[in-house]
Amino acid sequence: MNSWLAKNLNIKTFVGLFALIMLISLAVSCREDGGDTGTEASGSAEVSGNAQAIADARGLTPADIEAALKTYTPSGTHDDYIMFASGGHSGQIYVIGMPSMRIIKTIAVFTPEPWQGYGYGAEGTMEVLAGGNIDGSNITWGDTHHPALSETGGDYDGEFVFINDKANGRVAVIDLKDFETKQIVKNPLALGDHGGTFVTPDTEWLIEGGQYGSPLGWEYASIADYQEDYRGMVTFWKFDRASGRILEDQSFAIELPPYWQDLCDAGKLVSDGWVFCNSFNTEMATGGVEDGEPPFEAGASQNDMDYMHVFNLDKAVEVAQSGNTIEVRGFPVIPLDTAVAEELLYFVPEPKSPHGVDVTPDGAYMVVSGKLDPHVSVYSFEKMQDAIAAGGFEFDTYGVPILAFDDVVEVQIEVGLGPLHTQFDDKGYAYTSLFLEPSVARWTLGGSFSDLHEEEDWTLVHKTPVQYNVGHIAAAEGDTVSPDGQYLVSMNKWAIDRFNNVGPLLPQNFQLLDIGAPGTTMPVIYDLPIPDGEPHYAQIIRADKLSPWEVYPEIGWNPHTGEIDENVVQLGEERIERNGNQVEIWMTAVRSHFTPEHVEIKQGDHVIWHITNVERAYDATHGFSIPYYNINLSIEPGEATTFEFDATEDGVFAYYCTEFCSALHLEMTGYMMIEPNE
Ligand code: K7E
Ligand code: CUA
Repeated sequence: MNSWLAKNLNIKTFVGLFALIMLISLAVSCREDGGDTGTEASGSAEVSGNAQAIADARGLTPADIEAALKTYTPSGTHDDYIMFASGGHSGQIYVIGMPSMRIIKTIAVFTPEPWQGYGYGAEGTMEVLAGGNIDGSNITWGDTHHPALSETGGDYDGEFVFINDKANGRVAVIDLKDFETKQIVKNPLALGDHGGTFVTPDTEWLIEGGQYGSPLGWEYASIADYQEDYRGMVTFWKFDRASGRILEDQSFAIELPPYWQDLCDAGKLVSDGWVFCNSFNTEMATGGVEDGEPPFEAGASQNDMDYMHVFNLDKAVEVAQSGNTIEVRGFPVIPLDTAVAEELLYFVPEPKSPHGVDVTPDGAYMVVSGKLDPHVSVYSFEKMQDAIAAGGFEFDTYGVPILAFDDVVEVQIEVGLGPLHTQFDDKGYAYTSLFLEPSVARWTLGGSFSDLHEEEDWTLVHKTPVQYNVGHIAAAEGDTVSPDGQYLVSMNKWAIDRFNNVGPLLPQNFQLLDIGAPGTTMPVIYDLPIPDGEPHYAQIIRADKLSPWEVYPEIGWNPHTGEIDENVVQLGEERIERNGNQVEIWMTAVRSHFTPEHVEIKQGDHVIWHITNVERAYDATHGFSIPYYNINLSIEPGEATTFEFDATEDGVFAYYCTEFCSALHLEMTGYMMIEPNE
């Protein structure tokens, strides 16, 4: 080997070399099996020359080879981690395997999605989507930002994932038994949100923070009266794990000053029972650039300090349950003055229009980055508690007590330009995205993390440049009490030059960083284009924590009630019944036919149609579509579903299965014949 392979594969890359040898021996055995080689292979030296030739031909560097070996996941091999990434203004969630960075699934959440039969007639999905309609307005998209996996004891438990819709102020619940959306709730206070969703360590509460101040319940008020009539909010949705649903009637909100509340994080371990939300626009700028007023971006950036909102959630729950609330659109709200009087809300000054707040795995520190400040500011929960106990506060315009910055800050660390979001690993490091540089900064934590790393506490140790506009970063198990480290994804907006040009609208780019080995340079090892809405945040769970069903537990399962459907159709029970002008159809689907295959009805009939997929095999999903009537279902093995429509148009409509389910899939069809009315 007189090549760079020989020269460059030193001891540091022996792992990579080992894996390469494994690949090579695999190639040899393939060849011995009679693979199409073109050249005779008589030993590993020649085969390694072959790998060399491929590397040379493709212009791959040793670093490229290493990256490939770290991420290449042979066919049939599963990933170690699963990332749940927001789908931005596609309104959905992406499910991505790591380290392969293969996109495995999209979960339809706020936007109708045909492959999953989500929002095209199937009753359960129509009801879920309708749960997010606003006062009769049909909302058919969302702007998803922050997915949150359910937690038990502060660790992801793999049971549920939640996500918010920034555009319309909604929260969705997805059950990870079948990766389907079960519930969408509309926030009654605000048309939009941003600081959602975040969970408390046992998923008793889902946190949805607000964003742009507006009158609660979005009633009209002149913007000239912003300070009097506009408000901010944070909402705590009660989650019931047994039913897998948010209990709206046990949820509540807290009225806040009309600052723009941003992201939140729940306390954990020592800070369990507390919640932290950053904010900006404490200037209460109201824009109006067309009238000579300062534009929002200038008006909202004047103050040196905005306010982190610190909530005593345990106390807030007590107050809400005692009924010391007002109602807005029928929803209980703890008024701002009550929140102050009950000592459940404090402000902590935070520099320069911060974005996000992240609690360290031990719950002892809150990390905030000012978008216009090159530091991360680390606050001590213990110091906050001491300051609260000591009293002697100053108060903001709305009477909220302010803890003195110097009393509660632990340290400020200069990390670089445009710091945004912070994640954690298992080696005492924190990682902060730097939007303006753009790069990911690695710095050391102090306190209980001191012994995990060799460097000085609270010190910047490395920066890895990433490709363009990094927003959030996500580390494996990164928001838990016990992060894994290993991998970190840099979620970059607008992949200007990484991929082939596909026109003026740019895809996004997820870059995978190897943060597994301490003290190394945490190189970028993969680029994954995201061909859809702008993902904001993601959470990454160990794959072995997920245990979704392969098929529904019993024939006739209704995924939206979690029970056998009352209209389950077993084989042999198929029928069509007429009652006046109402026609009800009970149909089964099995490879490779629907029963019945003829449905004869009359124009003007109201049709109620039940289908049960009676299969028990893993790979036996059937679709069902009817042209003209916009009906499109996906019926997984065991699933029972129902749809209804009015037969307004007469004619002959061939319905068919949309999944290529067998060799005779094309024959899985039938005719609906609608006789004209006179
Ligand atoms: Cu895009 Cu968390 Cu909505 Cu930051 S947010 S980047
Ligand atoms: Cu069932 Cu194709």
